[in-house]
Amino acid sequence: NDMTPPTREERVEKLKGLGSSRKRVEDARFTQGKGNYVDDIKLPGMLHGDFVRSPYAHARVVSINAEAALALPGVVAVLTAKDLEPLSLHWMPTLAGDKQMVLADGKVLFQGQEVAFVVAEDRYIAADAVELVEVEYEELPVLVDPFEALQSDVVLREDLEPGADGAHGPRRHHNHIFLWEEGDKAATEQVIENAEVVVEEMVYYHRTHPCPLETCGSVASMDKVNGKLTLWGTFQAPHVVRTVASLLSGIEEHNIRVISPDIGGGFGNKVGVYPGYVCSIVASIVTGKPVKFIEDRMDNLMATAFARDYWMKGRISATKEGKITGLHCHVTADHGAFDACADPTKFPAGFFHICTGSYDIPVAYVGVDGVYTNKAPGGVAYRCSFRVTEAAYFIERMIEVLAMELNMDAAELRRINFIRKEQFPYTSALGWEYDSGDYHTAWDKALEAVDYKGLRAEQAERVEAFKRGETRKLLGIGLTHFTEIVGAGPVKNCDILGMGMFDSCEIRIHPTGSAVARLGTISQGQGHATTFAQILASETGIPADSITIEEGDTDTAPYGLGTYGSRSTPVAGAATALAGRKIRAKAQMIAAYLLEVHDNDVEWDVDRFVVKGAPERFKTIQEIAYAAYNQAIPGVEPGLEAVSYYDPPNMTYPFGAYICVMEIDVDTGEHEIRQFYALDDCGTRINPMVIEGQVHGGLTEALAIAMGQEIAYDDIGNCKTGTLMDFFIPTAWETPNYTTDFTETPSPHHPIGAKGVGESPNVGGVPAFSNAVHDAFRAFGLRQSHMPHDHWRIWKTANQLGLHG
Ligand code: PCD
Repeated sequence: NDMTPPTREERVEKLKGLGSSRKRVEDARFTQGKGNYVDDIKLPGMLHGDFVRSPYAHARVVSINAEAALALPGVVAVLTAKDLEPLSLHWMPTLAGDKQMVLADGKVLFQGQEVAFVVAEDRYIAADAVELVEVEYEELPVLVDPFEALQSDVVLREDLEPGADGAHGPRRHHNHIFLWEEGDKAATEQVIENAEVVVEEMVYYHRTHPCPLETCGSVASMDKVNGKLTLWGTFQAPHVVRTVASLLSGIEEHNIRVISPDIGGGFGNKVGVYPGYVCSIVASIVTGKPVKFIEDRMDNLMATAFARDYWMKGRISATKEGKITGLHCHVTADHGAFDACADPTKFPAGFFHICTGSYDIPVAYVGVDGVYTNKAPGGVAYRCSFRVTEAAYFIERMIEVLAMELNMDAAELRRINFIRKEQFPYTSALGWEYDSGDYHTAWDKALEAVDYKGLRAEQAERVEAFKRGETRKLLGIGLTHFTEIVGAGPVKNCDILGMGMFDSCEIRIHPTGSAVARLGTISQGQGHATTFAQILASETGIPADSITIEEGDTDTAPYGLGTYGSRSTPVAGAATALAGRKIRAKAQMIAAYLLEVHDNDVEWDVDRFVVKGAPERFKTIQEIAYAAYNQAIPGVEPGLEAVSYYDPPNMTYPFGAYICVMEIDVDTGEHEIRQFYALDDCGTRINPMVIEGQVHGGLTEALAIAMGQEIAYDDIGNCKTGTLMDFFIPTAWETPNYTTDFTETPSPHHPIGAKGVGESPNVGGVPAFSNAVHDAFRAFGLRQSHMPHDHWRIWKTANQLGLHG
């Protein structure tokens, strides 16, 4: 035999397991236009739905006349709240314990609100018929400012009993939703009152919107013969959608099949349940035909879940030497017309109380007031774990402002306040237990990589040159050290609509040694089919190329809470590793039997069990799988499958050090990003190439948000940014080059030590870009200006600082 057996290294290589930059298996279909998205689903006799939407931000609906629309050939039905009412579907529960109109019931509360659902034989007829529905409105006073809303006599939510408690406790005004508090208020106030140095600042994180390439949509098909409802849709949490659909409709859960096919980006936009989904289901039940609903871009930007809109008033105290002693934060949170925030039930402001960031702050307090206004509902985690981005932006701005007040270098101020390596696991003043971290190492590596000292010297020279009139460009160095918190559960703290936030993996090894694994999560572009196979390859010894990963079909996949909040790796990834270990435990018994030794006399080696001390005697995982199906093994059932449901003991806390170097033209307000350095620590890295792609994508979204993207309203509630002409999406032209780097501090409680990474670049990126803008003007006294830092706002800042001469 001339075949030399592969070396151990070659066998490891062949697996393409943990740590391998395996190419994404999904890309074969995505790069050839062969993905299968909701709008690709075409069923015989399928009808199409479109919405009549409110042009007003606040108005009474006096009458709806659908006669002309119904007379248009091809129009099948026009649904209004009156049609949904007998089914109790004219309102629906939100993820935040509030309720939301599915179709306007008596009045409308934001521009673009769904008023009637037109169903027609094709999409164009539906759109034409929408124009023919006559709605008479009576305008009401509009509230777009949350501070004003809390003072106003205008009652937005007439459906709520005045004075009655909301889902999160007492409401002190008819437009107030909740006050949520965490930390020790009295102690914090006392520390701040007696502190040597205190700074106070209002930090606004503007309203924006996730903007996936594919908008939201669904296809509902009610098969009246066998009583089964199939629902395809852009769902980041398909199992939760099934449960909610069952509870709302009364259709038993086994009779509902929810399928998330390929999803063209989620970014939190596809976590919630929207009126379009409900209307497509009702229309399918009413007409007996499949009904498709696909948003256009304006529908998406104006009516589906917004993000942020937090007014964060902070006070931070320190000693003269810069040791932080306390942090106080009050947030006025604009939730729009309905509280439809996507947060775990117990946390109406999500994980905002991670706002002590990477710093060892002895005492802190956070209070968040939720407020109704005449804006679209939502409040989703746009590439962030439930309000972590707001928290990171807040603390990273407060640190910069404090550094100014102390007349200190902001990198040094961070360094002296970081939680030290030996303090982990570290319990923060606001109650989180950070699992692991090594901030100083990451920080030093980052500062050295960009030659921080050199940059500061260059910046100082630039300021002098500017003052001498030799240049009109300033240099900003945007620093950020962020700490993320991802991987919800644990089930004991985290649930959504009562469903505990665990996740799952089920794996089946076929007789010839290849496998299929199914998970409760759902990829929207992250590359799960690539990376979860890598986890299993390292655990089971089956090459990743021989493992199919499936997600998103509730008839086949085990129950799970879905993909958002960077929870797939921390939760489903852990379930996957543990399912792989269950396979290995059974494989060990089979191998021992085949090798005629005791179970304890074999040991695992990459892709096989080997007899201890006799390396030539082994059984590969493929031989073991074959035997599992084809050989009677006493005391062992046939087959090789495993299921694991995983309830994480804690979240994971990825972190990173980002530095943005930006040139700013004082006269035009234009900026140029000269360098962006991003160091991420997400614990054990599964696929470095996928991680790099995630960081590039997240940074580009951060760039968009910090430098231009916003959902803006005028005084009467007109959405001014409902198209991509006005809503900024960076192209290759605006996007800078990024340098990525890493340190690797494993999570101590995750089976393979991995933390999430998908959101980190957005959480750390936004403050890095914004701090760069502020830092450019630091020498001229700028403390705080509001994002997005578009050219106009930067010009205005320069103007206000008197830099235009
Ligand atoms: N990884 C690795 N390693 C580690 C980690 C991680 O490798 N250590 C990888 C994994 O496997 C995947 C990724 O990476 O694949 C990611 O992951 P994560 O972090 O875990 O996450 P997930 O869960 O999976 O996902 C989620 C995220 C989010 S959240 C978001 S927004 C975004 C991100 O993801 N989205 C998206 N990214 C992305 N990408 C894409 N492409 N698309 C999309 O859509 Mo939210 O909450 O929803 O807002």
